[in-house]
Amino acid sequence: MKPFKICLVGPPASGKSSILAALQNKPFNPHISQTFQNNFWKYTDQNRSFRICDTTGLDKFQKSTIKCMKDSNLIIICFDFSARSAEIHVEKWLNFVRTHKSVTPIVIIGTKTDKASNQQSEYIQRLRKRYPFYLTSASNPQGVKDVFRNIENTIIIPNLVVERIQIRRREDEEVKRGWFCFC
Ligand SMILES: Nc1nc2c(ncn2[C@@H]2O[C@H](COP(=O)(O)OP(=O)(O)OP(=O)(O)O)[C@@H](O)[C@H]2O)c(=O)[nH]1
Ligand SMILES: [Mg+2]
Repeated sequence: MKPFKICLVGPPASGKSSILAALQNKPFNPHISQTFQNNFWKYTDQNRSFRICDTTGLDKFQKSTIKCMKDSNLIIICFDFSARSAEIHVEKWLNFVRTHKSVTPIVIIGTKTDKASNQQSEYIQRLRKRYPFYLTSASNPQGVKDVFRNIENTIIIPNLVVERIQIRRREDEEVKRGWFCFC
């Protein structure tokens, strides 16, 4: 079976690489290096494995981000939930994804909840109604894993099932049964 491919995108320093580090049980690193090229990771959970592409948030590397998105089955947009500029960043990245990969499911993850207040703006509340939405902190690896388990159960597995359903033309069915309708 082809691996299910996930692409992580979002502004620089939004916490994409830290999410992946948490998934790999690495301790939280406040000095994690900036990403300058697409990095690919294999993540296995419940006997299923996924290929996750960690992109750079820098505009000058957009071409390689687009390449990674085009090759993906699911796109996760990360943004810093503790920052005031969330709305501008999320809308920018939603437009970017819709422009280059319109039919792929999108999930949104707000990061750095350890730095944020619990209050959610009207914009965030509207966003939650439009997209699968999660909040994480890389300082809580179990929380990050729970988010991915939920994404896996609610989005990835149903998508894999749909991919496997064989769609047959109706006429084939009717010829098989030996009758035709001319109406
Ligand atoms: N407090 C806190 N800091 C975080 C969290 N996640 C990431 N950071 C910090 O935010 C900074 C950027 O994190 P990265 O994971 O490198 O962000 P990125 O989105 O991969 O950034 P680029 O590679 O530049 O696109 C680093 O200093 C991290 O330590 C978090 O959940 N909580
Ligand atoms: Mg990074």
